[in-house]
Amino acid sequence: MPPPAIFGAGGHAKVVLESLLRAYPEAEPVLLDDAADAPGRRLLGHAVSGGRDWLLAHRPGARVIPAIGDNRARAELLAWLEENGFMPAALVDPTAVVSPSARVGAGAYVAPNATVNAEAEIGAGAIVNTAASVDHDAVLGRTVHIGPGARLCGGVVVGARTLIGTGACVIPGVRIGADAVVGAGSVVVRDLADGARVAGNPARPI
Ligand code: JB2
Repeated sequence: MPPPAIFGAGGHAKVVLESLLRAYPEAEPVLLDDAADAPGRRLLGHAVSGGRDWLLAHRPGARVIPAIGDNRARAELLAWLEENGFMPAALVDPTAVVSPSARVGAGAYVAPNATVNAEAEIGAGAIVNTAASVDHDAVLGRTVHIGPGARLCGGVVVGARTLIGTGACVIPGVRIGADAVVGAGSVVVRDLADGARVAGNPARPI
């Protein structure tokens, strides 16, 4: 089976591309992006083919990794892929540790040195970024982003499209709503509502 295509050709896609090449060393990657100047651009030396029109014309039904960092843009792309008959594909970097009892949703990405422990659930299109950890029984919604080095303790729940900033910590069992933003380095010790924006230790509204 050929490796999945990567949709996105920015900084995040570079990291995803290197994971793909670690997982599929012989791959000739298919890279996509919607930017007008995308066709002909190169990412780490690999050519970008085109955007959605190219994908529809040349790879109908393909497996595709949504590789845009922004949660809303990635959510919109994921929905488009689903609606147009593509198969969002998950990618786990070979250096990541993912429990066999964890579930990694379609189109999710687990980055180098990240850890996903027992019975955790990673939602469709979510990112567990570099060296982040998601502990046992945690549940991440659709297109969540857990930033580099962030720590989610056991049983934490994170709603759709929420961003947990780099280096943040969330203590066990905390529930965070959808569309929230947790600032870098924050320590979250209480539940957060949908749309909350917090920072600091302990994390407070900003
Ligand atoms: O709304 C969009 C959109 N916005 C940007 N829809 C679609 N279909 N594509 C979009 N893009 C594309 O994503 C741009 O054409 C560009 O190729 C790419 C964004 O690249 P950039 O390097 O600006 O960001 P990124 O998403 O790859 O990386 C961000 O998120 C990562 C998680 C950066 O903040 C990184 O530093 C971070 N590690």
